[in-house]
Amino acid sequence: MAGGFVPWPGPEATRYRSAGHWRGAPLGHLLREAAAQHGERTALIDARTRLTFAGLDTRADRTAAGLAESGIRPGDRVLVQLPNRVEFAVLLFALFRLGALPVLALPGHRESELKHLAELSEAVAFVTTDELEGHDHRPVIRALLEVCPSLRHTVVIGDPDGVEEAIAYGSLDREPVRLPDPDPSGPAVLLLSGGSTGLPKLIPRTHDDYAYNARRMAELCRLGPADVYLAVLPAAHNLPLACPGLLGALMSGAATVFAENASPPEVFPLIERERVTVTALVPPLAALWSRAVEWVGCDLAGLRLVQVGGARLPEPTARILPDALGCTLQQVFGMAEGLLCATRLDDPPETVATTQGRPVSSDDEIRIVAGDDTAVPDGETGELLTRGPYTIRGYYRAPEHNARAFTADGFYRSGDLVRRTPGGDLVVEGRVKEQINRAGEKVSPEEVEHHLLAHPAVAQAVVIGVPDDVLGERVCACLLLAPDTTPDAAPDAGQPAGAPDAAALGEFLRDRGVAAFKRPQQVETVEAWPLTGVGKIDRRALTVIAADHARARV
Ligand code: J2J
Repeated sequence: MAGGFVPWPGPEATRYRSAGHWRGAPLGHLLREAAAQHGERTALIDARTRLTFAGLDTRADRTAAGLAESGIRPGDRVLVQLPNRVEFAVLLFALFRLGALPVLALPGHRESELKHLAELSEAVAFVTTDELEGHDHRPVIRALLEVCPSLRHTVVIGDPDGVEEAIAYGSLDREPVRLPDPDPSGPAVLLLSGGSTGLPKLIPRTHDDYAYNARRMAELCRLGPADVYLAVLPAAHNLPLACPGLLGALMSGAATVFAENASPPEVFPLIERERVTVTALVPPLAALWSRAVEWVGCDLAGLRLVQVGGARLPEPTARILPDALGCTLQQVFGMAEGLLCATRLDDPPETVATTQGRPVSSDDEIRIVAGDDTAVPDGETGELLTRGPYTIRGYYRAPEHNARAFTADGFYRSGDLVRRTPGGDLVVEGRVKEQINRAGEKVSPEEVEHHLLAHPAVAQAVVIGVPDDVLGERVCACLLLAPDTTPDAAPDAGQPAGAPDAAALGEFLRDRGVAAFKRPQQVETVEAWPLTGVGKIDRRALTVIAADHARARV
């Protein structure tokens, strides 16, 4: 295990401890303390279950005992893919207490992504549900088990019918056993990176750093026992998990409501009924919710704070949201690798509408640099580099990639282009990394290109992000067709005969087990690639062409 994790250098670790950021307690303790303080108060709510702090504490202990009895050991990696339900929190804390590392897959992931995550982490177990996003998930589980021999155990919540040797979730409920505490300075959880070069990397967050991350955000959001936090983005994402999210709510004595569906007619009544006070959204949802208050008659008066992050929040939405939803807006510019920037609750409305705020820790260090890593003049745009008490020093088991993604002195190269306002806030202006940000979901062009090249009609593929009014960016596949193929797909309007359209490519990618959010919504064919001065494919030119074509078609 130690081989895969890059620790902070000794002097910094000492500094973060003496500043009180790192408190030397494993994440499992956070729930123990909350249970001692708030025992009979409600901690978790979903469509089926309500659990108190004490109830969650006990369930986590009993499930940890069940996992241990099944053969899962401290340090083992466990691939977890669960919807927003109470069981997500139970299993997360059971794994924390056991000292096994959850690898947090998103509900949208399919065989292709799950296989990669299981192989990269050498996961020994897969924990999931019989049904996910409205589909029977068991064929995916079976397909994964066939290709991943490292997965020795499968826990299925619901009906495991047809999944060989699956452990039913209910059978994990065992008499609690004494378990040794994991090392608080070691990894507690593996989050997923957005990925720009090929497949996603794993982000090892330690007990110490992740507890600080959640505690600091809970402080900034003034979370307390009177609050009710709504987890409506997938809880495996850093923002709803720990910024302050589920972990911040638990440590503040606030209840967490899990929602599996973010559409206003479903979620507004839940906000009203459970008196939700705080939630986190991505920009397209923020825009949708701000409009939907007009037609979904619900009382959202309890809502006091809406965080929006994950992608650029268009200024018009930022301006209308506080009035529309009757709450404070907090812009959050964060990353699973660590650094969080946020506007503060008492910032002037202009700052909240036009910036992404400033680093949340006094020990966050940032540099804004030009291509040669020298600082840009104050106020100018450059790449954001950062290090600090909750920003990783390396991806898990990725030494070669780490050499590029971090500077020699440990700054993480975010790939984001930012500038600092005279007031000290950051504005995200763009990015240097090749990544598509589709409604906050990160898509690696290289990963999708790799899949498209397997299509018989495709000779070459370049995948780009094209500006989209609703999603921020949509995924667009630019294809150079193979000369001698006659694909069976019907030609798209305006495309040469034989070109697979978005629907055909979508089916092709689905059959390859690729998450739906990565499938191209737009397809362009080219006769030859536009090239840059140095002879590389000019992605920027392709983006302009694709955006023009999309406009001409509507
Ligand atoms: C523009 N781009 C943003 C923003 C993230 C809080 C908030 C978001 C994430 C997250 C997170 C942005 N405006 N407000 O983990 O705790 C883009 C940047 C960044 C990348 C990180 C959190 N907020 N981004 O989105 O690891 O490009 O984390 O580097 O998924 O999202 O993506 P991710």
